[in-house]
Parts: sequence; structure tokens; C-alpha cells
Amino acid sequence: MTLADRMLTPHERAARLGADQLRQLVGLVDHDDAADPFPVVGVDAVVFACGNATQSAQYFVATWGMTLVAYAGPETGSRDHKSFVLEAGSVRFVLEGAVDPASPLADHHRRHGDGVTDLALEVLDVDRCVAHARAHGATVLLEPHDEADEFGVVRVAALATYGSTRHTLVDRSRYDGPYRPGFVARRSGFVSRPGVPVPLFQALDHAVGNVEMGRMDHWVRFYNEVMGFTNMAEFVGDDIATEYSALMSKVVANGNHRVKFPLNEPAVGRRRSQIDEYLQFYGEPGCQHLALATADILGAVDALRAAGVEFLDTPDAYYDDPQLRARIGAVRVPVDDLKRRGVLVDRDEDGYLLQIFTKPLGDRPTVFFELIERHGSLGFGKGNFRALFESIEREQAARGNL
Ligand code: TYF
Ligand code: FE
Repeated sequence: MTLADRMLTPHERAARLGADQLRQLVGLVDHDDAADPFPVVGVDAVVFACGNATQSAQYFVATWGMTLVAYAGPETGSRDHKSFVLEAGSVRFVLEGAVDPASPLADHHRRHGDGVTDLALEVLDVDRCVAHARAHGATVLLEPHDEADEFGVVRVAALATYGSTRHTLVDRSRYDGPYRPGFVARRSGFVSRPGVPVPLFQALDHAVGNVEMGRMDHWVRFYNEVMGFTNMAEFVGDDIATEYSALMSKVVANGNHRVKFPLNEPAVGRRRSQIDEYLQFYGEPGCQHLALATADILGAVDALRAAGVEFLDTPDAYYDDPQLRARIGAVRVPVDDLKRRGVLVDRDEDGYLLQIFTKPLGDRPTVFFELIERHGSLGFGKGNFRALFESIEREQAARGNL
């Protein structure tokens, strides 16, 4: 196995996602695992609690071009809830919904609506990571233990993070089943809509957490100390916050930047912060958006719009601004192709990126997705913050929450 291959999870190798493709998609940097106190291979799964996982699974397959690969539910011995495991490229979503009214998932859904319960991380050594985390003050929700079936052994543990969100730690190096013990392979059932590319996205670029005012630095330190993550250059400080965004933001990442977690807190601005709106409707800190990396953002947006997904609008003035035109220079398509779709562009010293944001995916103004196509840029679209936050505020106002 080459060094480049080692950066891929077995899952990514199976999805035939090359190291170079991944490097481009999510902006990887070189890193020495040997010196890392908490070596993370990548995000193992994003687990969602859903009001109706059966229908959400259909939605993510039909609309978002994901593939159903595994299932657990009453038919497989899981009396309390159903779980659908979906994949797209190297991304794995697990959608969970209550069957039994007494399931904790029913309560979770009542309190938070649809949301992310777990940003599970694939690690090389669960016990070593937990020992390091515990020594640095983390709450261990689940002690390291083996789970086994005929496909092998998975070693798992879980750490608490912001709100009720957790990081399950998974070592699946001795396992080759469809997901985890307790799940059965399941492929049939749902199909994608004609015209939806499969997969429509190939990797998870970042997962953003919203925390309470004044708590951002606490959670940045948590990731620094507990997981050995480092701070990335991009952040929203006081200056931008007071001017127009009403939020502060810092980004932490693991050694090779395979896992990137921006953390937002509300700031006192001209208007009520979008982060306060999230905290009110989610009920506590939680995951705000997932950025999905795609190699073809234009094709993805066209397919998603045709399937009824709504994106934040971008005023024509954004594209007609001569300063923006001069700054972004030439990108891979004419700017008119971006303008027609509302795709945003940002450029920095390393290259450029294309990005677009959906409206909230569920009933509550909480979780949404971003699509991102990177061409060298390792940033998060700082140059778009103003246009983006103004667009979010228009939605907030329409909901009566500004
Ligand atoms: O992840 C990011 O930093 C960008 C910008 O509430 C962003 O996607 C930041 C905060 C926010 C929405 C988007
Ligand atoms: Fe983002």
C-alpha cells in the first residue's frame, strides 16, 4: 500500500476515490501520523436522528444520489428504531428514526427536530485516542469495546462534544461487513430520480458546530487539547461580526485536514444572529451545516433544483460587481453559468472554490447543506461571507426571526 493510499479509509478505497482526487476535493495537506496524539483517518459516518428515517432515506437516495447499503430495524432484531446506511463516494450517512414511542430517538426528535447526533470518526487506535481524550478532560460516553459478527470486529468508543452531539470513535480495520455488527446489507428498495448523478457528491469537506455565545473558544480548545486538532487560518472575528455577520467563527482540523470543524458562536451585531435562531430552534448547540465536496457543482445544483431542493438566492449584483470579477479572475466556466445557478466564487493565494448553500433541509431553521467544489483554495469562502450572511438574513426575516 502506498503512503497516499494510507490516507484513504478502506471505505474510500472501495469507493475508488483516489488520494489525488480526495486531495483536490477536500484540500488535504501532508501530515505525519506517528507524531499525532489522536490520529484520525477521516469521518466514519454522519448520524442523523430523523422524524421519519424511512422517508428521509428515500429522499437522500432519490434526490441526493446516495446509495442504500445497510439497514437495521425490527426485522433484524433492532426493536426500538430503524437505521438506514447510505453512501455517496466516501461519505456515509446513517439515518435513524424511532419505531417504539419510548425510543430515545423519539424524544430527541421532539426536542431538536431532525438533526445530527453523531459525527463519528474513524481512528487508528480507539484505546489510545480515548486515553488521550480522558487525560485532557473529555467526557467518555462509551468505553472502548469490541462489537463482532460474522464479518469481523469493530472497536468503538464515544466522546461527548457540544450539546448532545457525540463523536463515536471507530476502528474498522478488522471488519469487512456493510457497516457495523447489527446491520445487514441492503441495496434494493429506493432508486434515484432520472437525471440525478450517482454519486452527486464524493466527500465530506467540513461539519460546522453552532455553540452558545462566549463558548466558541472553549470548543476550539476542546478540539485542540482532546483531539490534537489545530486551528486553520480562516476565521470570522470581531471586525466582520460587528459589521454584518453577527457571528464569530474559528476552524479546527485534524493533521491532514481530512476532518475540518468550523465552530460558530453568536455575536452582538446589527440584527439577531442566525446562530441564535439556530440555538432557539435546535434547543441547544448542535451541528449547523455539512459541506459536501463535489467534482461538478453545476451538474449537482441542476439535478438538485430539478428535484425540488431550494438554495439560498444570490443577487445578480454579486456577479456584476467589477471588484469581484477582477478578484476571482478566470474560473473553469463562464461566470454567467455560475450566475444562472447562484453559485458563489472565492479566490485566495492557493486557488479558488465554488460553493452554494441550501435552505434549511427540514421543518426547523436549523440544519442545512453546502456544496463545495475546490480548485486549490483551502479556505471556506471568506470573500463570500457578506453576500452569504445577507442572503441568510433575508430568509431569517421571512421566517419572522430577525
Ligand atoms: O463553513 C463556513 O465557514 C462557510 C461559511 O453560519 C459559513 O460555509 C459560516 C457560518 C455560517 C454559514 C456559513
Ligand atoms: Fe461551510
